[in-house]
Parts: sequence; structure tokens; C-alpha cells
Amino acid sequence: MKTAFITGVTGQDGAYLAALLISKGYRVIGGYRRSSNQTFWRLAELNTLAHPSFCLVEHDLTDPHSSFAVLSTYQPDEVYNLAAQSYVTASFSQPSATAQISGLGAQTLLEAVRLSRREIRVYQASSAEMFGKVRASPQDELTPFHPRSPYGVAKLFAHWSAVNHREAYEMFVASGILFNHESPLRGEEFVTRKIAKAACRISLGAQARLRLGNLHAKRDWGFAGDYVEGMWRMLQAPKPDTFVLATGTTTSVREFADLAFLNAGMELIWRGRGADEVGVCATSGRTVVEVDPALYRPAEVDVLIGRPNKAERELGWRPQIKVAELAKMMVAAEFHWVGARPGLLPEASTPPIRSPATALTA
Ligand code: NAP
Ligand code: G4F
Repeated sequence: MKTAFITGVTGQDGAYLAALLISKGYRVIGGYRRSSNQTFWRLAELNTLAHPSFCLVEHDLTDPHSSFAVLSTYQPDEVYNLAAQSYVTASFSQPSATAQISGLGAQTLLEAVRLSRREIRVYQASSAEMFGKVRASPQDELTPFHPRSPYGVAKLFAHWSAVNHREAYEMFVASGILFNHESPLRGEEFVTRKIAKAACRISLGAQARLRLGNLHAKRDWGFAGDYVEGMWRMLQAPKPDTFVLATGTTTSVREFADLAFLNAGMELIWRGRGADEVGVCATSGRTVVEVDPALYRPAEVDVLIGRPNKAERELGWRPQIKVAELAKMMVAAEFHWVGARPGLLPEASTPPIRSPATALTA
């Protein structure tokens, strides 16, 4: 039985990865940081929390002693570093904390592995946000970086630390440059979940309007369950490397809103431009989406689109869920969670949460 240590197990990817590894026969040690309000709901949703192969352990990525203690106590074969301050907007208001957690924290963990058991295989969660003001489209492993946020800068430090540990110490450190991946378990501050939740609530009369920032930003959105499979494959490869995981298609925030509202039974018509643009319900004529310039970022990443050819060729990885199905899955989950009566559910709603295993065999 292999043992895996996942940092940031309470986050979206941590929950899906823990479920995947348990289904593959691993013992999973899930690192969570102490807080006054614990966030174990994702692990509970995927039936991981009480699983006999799963164990929670207190761990803070910024504390080297904390990493040494986990590594020596549990002797993992694989470490997945998913912990981060991962919200780009917050990185502008908390740049130092973001750098310490998402940047220096990753290097601290790599050093803990190097100084304790350097044969451990390590996955570093790198980000498409490192491409920022993109130099080429689509982006792949050879595209130059130009981060546009303190988060992107911190992730770039962590990425190069991963590459450096691989080259300097011959450690097995894989870096996954992942494009946006979402699910019903996504944090509510991220735009897809914010939209899915609002579409459900507005259609049920529980919310009047949805306020969004830049409607025209485009992202390459995939399903988190598919992406954690790619992380695992990177650590099973014959040699450590850097891989892009993406779908190869890009969708604007406005188009994602169209998809989500349609799944909640509402067609949107867009009127106006810039900060005056609004989304109107085609049936009622009511404005349900509006722009709030306060949600614009100091620097924006306009368009991301990835080219995952290397992952497909060398890892046999291919995303299964396209953006339209993702929006449908996320909106259906919102209806499920508010306990909406069947009559209020949108037509042909999907099961609320798809585990990685079902997603891959669908
Ligand atoms: P997430 O939901 O925000 O989860 C982040 C996790 O990190 C949470 O469990 C959080 O704990 C934990 N954490 C934060 N600070 C910590 C610290 N000092 N010590 C230990 N744990 C800490 O993020 P995600 O979407 O699952 O993403 C997983 C990783 O992939 C992140 O590194 C993210 O930057 C990266 N990534 C994500 C995407 C994406 O589209 N999802 C794309 C590319 C890269 P709390 O629950 O206590 O906050
Ligand atoms: O959902 P977002 O906050 O995700 P973002 O900034 O692309 O970052 C996510 O993906 C990265 C990988 O590419 C990860 F590394 C990172 O950890 C995170 O998971 O915003 C997506 C886009 C942005 O352009 C933003 O300006 O949506 C735009 N947007 C428009 N209105 C909004 C909103 N974003 C948020 N969060 N909230 C809004 O109201």
C-alpha cells in the first residue's frame, strides 16, 4: 500500500485527489491548517472523511517543522503540494501572505523532502496564471511566463523551485501547469461557482441580481476530477517533468453565465457595453446580471487557452468533461444543495457531484 501526503486537502483539488488515491488503494494523509472554522465539507461530500484509508493531520505549509513532522511520522511515497493562497483577487490585498504560502511555502516543503527522504516523489501545483499577459496562444510547456498578479508571481517562484530541485538534487519533482478547473466543490469566490450558485438562487427567487467584474475575460475551464487524475499520472511517469493540463478550448465569463443560466431555465440577453453591460432574462425582461467595476482586478489575465498535447502523448491524459457539461453539473449541484423540489429543477439535471472515477468512465 502506497502512502500519499496531500497538503491543502480541504480545498477543491485536495478532496478530489484524496478520493482518487483512496480508490487506487493508497493510504492518504491529508494536511489541513488549524482554523477556528474547519472546512471539511468537501471531504464529507466525497465520503472521504471517515474512510479507513484516510487520515487528517494538522499541517501548515509555511512552517518547516510541520512538514518535517509529517514526513517523518508517515513516511509518504508521494507528496502532492496543493496548499496555497489560491485566490488571485486576494493576492492583490495580501501579497506578502500569498508569497509566503504559495511561493516560499512550496520551497520550504521541497527542502523538507530533500533533507528527510529525497526519494519521495513530489507534485507541485503550478498554474496557468504564470502565463499572465500571454506571449503565445495556445500556451504550452515552452511558452514564456509573464505573471500579472502577486499570486502568479508566487506560483512562478514555486514552479522554478520545483524545477531547480529536480535539476540540482535529482529529485523526482513534477510540476503541473494547470489551467482553470472547477466543480461543484469549487470555492464560492471563484467566478464559475459564484455564477452557478447565483443562477440557481435567482431562478428560485432567492436572489435578485448577480454582480460580476470583467465579463470578457476568457478561461480554459475543465473539471477538477479530470485534473487530479493528471496529477497522479505525473508521479507515475518514468521521469519527473513539467506538464500542461488544459482542455484546449476557451470560454468568456459572459458565455459561462449564458450556460449556467440556461441550465437554471433562464435565457440571458446581453445589452449595453463595458461597465453598463447587463444580462436580461429573455422571459421576464428583468436585469439579472450587472457589472460591478469594483470587481475589476488591478491587472487582468485576458485570455488563457492551453495545449495539453504533451500530457496526452506522454501520460495518456485527456480531459473528459467539456465546459457545457461542467456548467450543467455545477448548476444541478446548487439545486440539489438547496433542496429544490423536483418541479423546480432544470430539465435533465445531472447527478450533483461526479467522483473522479465516474467522470473518467463516463
Ligand atoms: P483551494 O480550494 O483554494 O485550496 C487550497 C488549500 O490550501 C486549502 O485546503 C487551504 O486551506 C490550503 N492552505 C492555504 N494556506 C495554507 C497553509 N499556509 N498551510 C496549509 N494549507 C494551506 O485551491 P484548489 O482549487 O484546490 O487548488 C489546489 C492547488 O492548485 C492550489 O495550489 C492552486 O493554487 C493550484 N491551482 C488551482 C487551479 C484551479 O483552477 N483550481 C489551477 C491551477 C493551479 P483552508 O481550507 O484552510 O483555506
Ligand atoms: O474564477 P477566477 O477568480 O479564477 P482565476 O483568477 O482565473 O484563477 C483561478 O485559476 C488559476 C489558473 O488559471 C488558478 F491558478 C487560481 O488558483 C484560480 O483557481 O476568475 C476568472 C476570471 C478572471 O478573469 C476574473 O477577472 O473571471 C473574472 N471575473 C469576472 N467577474 C471574476 C468575477 N472572477 C471572480 N472571482 N469573481 C467575479 O465576480
